[in-house]
Formats: sequence, structure tokens, C-alpha cells
Amino acid sequence: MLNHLNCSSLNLDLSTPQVMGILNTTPDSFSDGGSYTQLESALAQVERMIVDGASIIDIGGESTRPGAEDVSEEDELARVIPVLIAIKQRFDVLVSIDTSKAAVMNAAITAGADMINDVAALQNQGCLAAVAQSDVPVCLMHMQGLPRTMQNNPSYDHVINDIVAFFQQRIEACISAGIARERIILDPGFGFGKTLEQNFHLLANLSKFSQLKLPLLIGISRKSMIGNLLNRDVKQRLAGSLSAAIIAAQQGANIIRVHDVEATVDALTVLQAVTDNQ
Ligand code: 8Y7
Repeated sequence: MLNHLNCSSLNLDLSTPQVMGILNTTPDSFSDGGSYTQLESALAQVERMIVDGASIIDIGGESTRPGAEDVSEEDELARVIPVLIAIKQRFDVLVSIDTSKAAVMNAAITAGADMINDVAALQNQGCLAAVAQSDVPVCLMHMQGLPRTMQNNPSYDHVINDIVAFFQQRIEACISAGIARERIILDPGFGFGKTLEQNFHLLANLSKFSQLKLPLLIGISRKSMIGNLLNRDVKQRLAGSLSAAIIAAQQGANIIRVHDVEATVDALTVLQAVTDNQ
């Protein structure tokens, strides 16, 4: 299965699962262009994640949590671009930019971003063109509805088949726009317009996405599907998140997007030792 994997534009070996560390850019933290202490604290967080074993850092300037308010293009640029530039100056790590706006994609690619992570799968105005003009890989995430309302009664004919069909349609759109298949990473979008049962059904059936023969990225870290199942606050979801990460990796997930890099790398190392000694 892994032999068919090809994301040659991502300069990263995906033969074992890799960890993507989430950089928290708290609302307004860089909206003044990035104060020194805020930037330094972000860089310290990045350094910690690199030491802990993250191979990609994901920076987002727009909250995509259910019910979140929209962020203006200007604010998003001010939150993301200074920290992106500072990371690329100081560290040798791949940087992914979590955005759904073409202007932010263009600015990020110019500033040295290594990957675009779009929860809207390049469906917004200008996004296909922004990525097509570059040579960076892109993560196409599935979402039903929009962040503000997506958790209001999500419904599917068949969750897995509907998401596979969505991926096929977005892959075609990318290829038509000039984005080679080798640049595409897929993500079923845990928590983005899915009930608790649908999220766990997805986790149980992740291996079905291998039919598309593209790298799979998954993000479950600290999400409501863990919190609601276990009745845990966001800070108490580590054990649940690690369990989910391992279940995903066992089914072929190639990139695991997490807050807790050190613990996730440990868990994946245990899984790898099992795989290596079968
Ligand atoms: C995901 C994501 C978020 C995810 C990808 C959170 C930006 C919500 N979740 N990107 N972004 N996949 N590719 O709780 O699951 O982290 S934001």
C-alpha cells in the first residue's frame, strides 16, 4: 500500500508516520505585525516541537473550530506571515500554512511555506490557481458545511463513500487546474460536519481511503470526538488522542496532526517497533 504513495513535492519520507505539530497562534497574537515576545514564544514552541520529533509545523491564523468567527484577510496575514518567515530563518523544518484564503496562500508560498493545508480543499475563489502557480504540496480536507454551522445535523448517504467521492472530485479539480496528483495529500476532516458516531466510523474505516493511493493526513488531537466520548475537558484528552493517533497510524495514516508532539512520537515509536518485529 505504502509503495503507491507519492507526494514527491513534500520533501519528507512517508514510509513511517510523521508528526505535524500544531502551532497555536492565539487570536490577535500577531495582529499588530507580531510583537517581539509573542514571536519569541511562538518560536520557543516550534523549537520544542522540533526537538520532540515533529517534521512539519502547521501554522493557522484562522480558527476553524465549530462556531468560530471569520477572520479578515489582513488579520490572518499579520498573524501567519511574520511567524512563518521567522521559523524559516531560524529552523530547518517543513512549515505548513493552514488557510482557506488565496491571498494568504500566495503570500505564504512567497515567504517560503512548504505546504498548504486547506480545510476547504481549495474550493474558495483563487485557491486552485494560487497552489497551481507554485510547486508546494497541498492537503485537501473534507468538510461538510461551514465551520459556523457544520455540527448542526450533519448527514450522509454513506460517510466513507461520500468522502471518497468528494476527494475524487477535488483531485480532478486540482489536476485540471495544473496541480499534479503527486502534490496532493488527503484528509477526511475529523469533526468537520460529522457526528460522534460518524467520526468513529471514519476512524474505524480509514484504511478504505488507501484506494485513492495518496498520502493521508489526520487530525484528531484534543477534538470533541475524544472529549465527548470520554467526558473530558480539552486539557485532559491526551490519552484519548494518543489512542486515536495509533489506530489511525495502524490503518495507514501518514501524517498525524497533533498538539502533543512528544507523547505522540513516543506512541508511534512503540507502534513502529511492533511493525519492525512482526
Ligand atoms: C484539522 C485541520 C483543524 C484537521 C487538517 C482543531 C486546521 C481544529 N483540524 N487541518 N485544522 N485536518 N488538515 O481542533 O483535522 O485542530 S482546526
